Amino acid sequence: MKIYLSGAIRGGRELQKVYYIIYEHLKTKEIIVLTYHVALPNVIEIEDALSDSKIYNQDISWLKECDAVIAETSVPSLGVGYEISYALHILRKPVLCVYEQKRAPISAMISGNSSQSLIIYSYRDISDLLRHIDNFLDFLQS
Ligand code: 6K6
Repeated sequence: MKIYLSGAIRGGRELQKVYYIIYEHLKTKEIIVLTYHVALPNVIEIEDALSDSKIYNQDISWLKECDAVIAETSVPSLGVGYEISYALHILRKPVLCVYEQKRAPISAMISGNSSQSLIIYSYRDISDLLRHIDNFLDFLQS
């Protein structure tokens, strides 16, 4: 299974360690994470060489390739919001949004979206986060 992991980059990197935990967790389940760079501490240095249009085209191509999107939405990000909407409404793919409970409320444009393919959970701690992710993976495989 291929997952598009979505998390804030220019929106702010304060949850990079959480993105990394999600990435490592998915890897233990032999899932291909197309966007592993989101989880890396030095993404901005690594990818500064890429033009914005290359980044956009590559990310759209990975969105088309993935089976589903997992978006960490605690840190508000234009890119993450765009990817959620593109996956849901253009590509009709399942999307899981997770965010730290203490960061609630998230944008109404996410929490108010009643799409059947969108699942949204807040989490208290990392074990809660990983439980929601495992439930989503079970749902995808059912
Ligand atoms: C260069 C300078 C700053 O960041 C970079 C490298 N940028 C990106 N590389 C790959 N994917 C990106 C990059 N910037 C945004 N994205 C995509 O948008 C990722 O898939 C993230 O899920 C999302 C983050 O959006 P912003 O608005 O927080 O950057």
